[in-house]
Amino acid sequence: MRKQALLSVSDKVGIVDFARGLVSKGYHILSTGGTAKLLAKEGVEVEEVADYTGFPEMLDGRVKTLNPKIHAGILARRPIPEHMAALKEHGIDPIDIVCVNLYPFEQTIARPDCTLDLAIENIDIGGPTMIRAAAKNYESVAVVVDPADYETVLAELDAYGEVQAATRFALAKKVFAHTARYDGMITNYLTSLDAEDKPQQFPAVFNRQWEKVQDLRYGENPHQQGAFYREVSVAPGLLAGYEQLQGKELSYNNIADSDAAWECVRSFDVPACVIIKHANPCGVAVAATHEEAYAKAFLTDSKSAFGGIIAFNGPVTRSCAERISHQFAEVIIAPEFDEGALELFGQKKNLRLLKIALGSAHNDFEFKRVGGGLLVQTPDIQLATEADLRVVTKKVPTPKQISDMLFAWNVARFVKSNTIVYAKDGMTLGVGAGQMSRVDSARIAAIKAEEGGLSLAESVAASDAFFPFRDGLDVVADQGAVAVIQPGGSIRDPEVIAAADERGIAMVFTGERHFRH
Ligand code: 93A
Repeated sequence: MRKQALLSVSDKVGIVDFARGLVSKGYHILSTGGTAKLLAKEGVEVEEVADYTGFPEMLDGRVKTLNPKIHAGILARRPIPEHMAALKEHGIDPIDIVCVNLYPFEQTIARPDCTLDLAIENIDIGGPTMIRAAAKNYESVAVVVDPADYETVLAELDAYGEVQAATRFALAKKVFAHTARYDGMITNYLTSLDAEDKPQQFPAVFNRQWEKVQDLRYGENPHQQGAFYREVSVAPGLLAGYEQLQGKELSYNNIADSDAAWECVRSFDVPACVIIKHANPCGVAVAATHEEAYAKAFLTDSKSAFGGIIAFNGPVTRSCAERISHQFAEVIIAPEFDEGALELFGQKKNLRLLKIALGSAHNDFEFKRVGGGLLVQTPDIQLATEADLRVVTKKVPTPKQISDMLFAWNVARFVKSNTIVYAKDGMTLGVGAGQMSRVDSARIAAIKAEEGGLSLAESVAASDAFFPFRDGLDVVADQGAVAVIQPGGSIRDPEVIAAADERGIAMVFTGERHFRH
């Protein structure tokens, strides 16, 4: 019985060489219109599916391979004599290799001129049917959906005369992941259209596909299990080009904190350093160099920085590494480390170094599990600029105070609510995080500054949400802050503005709050 391979691909990269390889190993090639034409043009011997089935491609190509001669050839179980007898009775040859990639639905809907009709025509029906059939019958059929696998298949045919069982099983798993994702994209696209086929403001978030990056030793606590997944085909933020250069395996909390550190540090467009503890920044600074930024960030709360996660938005040099070496850190993150830095860090075997490319996109949505459901929101990436600030007090902030306020405001986005951040000269002086009362956050931030030996005189303060009463503002004024940045919007704004005027400080409203839970 002749060996047969069916080749039907939209993405024709590598298909000619793959087909040549199969022919050289004695395979008879069956192919659909476009693929057959290309193979014939390149001198590969090929039979059109239409000629083999005796049925022409019809309905503008909607029906090409949907025929029992194809599907019985794929699905027949070779070890079952009745199956093989049935094939023989109907003049059907078994198909041993199925190589298909699907209509480019994803690329089609990404086109700005894509209409619903065009999208619908790019929903592949025959392709998924063949690859699902082949994957179901993986005990006898090898199915290839990824051009990256052509080489493996040819190499195994070379070495063993057939594709190995383990490879066939792996290829079959790939198929169902592939078709699940394909159908997921179709679902997302169609459910995102409103009654007039216009995209809705908040598209559907179903059927996202995740693949495991690694199992983790445990979750947030040792009695919990944990794992780390990446979203298939989308890898923004932490996972864009993420590479661990050395150190112990990342833990659940390491990954969560590294993400917080990275998102914060990459939000600055000047050299910056962020030190994170338990998902909150305990020191953030900007400076002319990353080394200087680290020195400043460390000063804010050197006690909490112990065992922290340190992130930079630029290269780490040896001299910067020398400075960091004085403290115990869990993870250090940067887009680049020079050789001297790598050599020095190399002496600390357990220290985890993560190299991450700058400038990737942000997550499109954030998810949070709640009992029996899921909360979904777009990420908080909107940030006020100087033009958005509205001065509400008699006192007008100086340019330097404005620049410190914008710095503190950006940092406040990355601190759990309620948040108060004191800052001066491009560094945090005290960070108050995660308190149920804003007044307490203001007090705690001041304690941090005091413990660090940092004066709050002439500082600025940022509050992630409005002051509901004047008491929080009084605390920051008592501590020595001379300018305050906050969203405004409280019914008691007049009381709070009057308090600022009374205390002789400047205050600006951004109009936008940055809760973070
Ligand atoms: O229109 S289909 O859903 N109907 C089919 O019967 C069918 N058979 C294969 N699309 C079908 N295909 C797809 O055609 C394959 O999945 C592949 O993407 C494409 C290859 O077509 P051609 O060889 O003509 O370029």
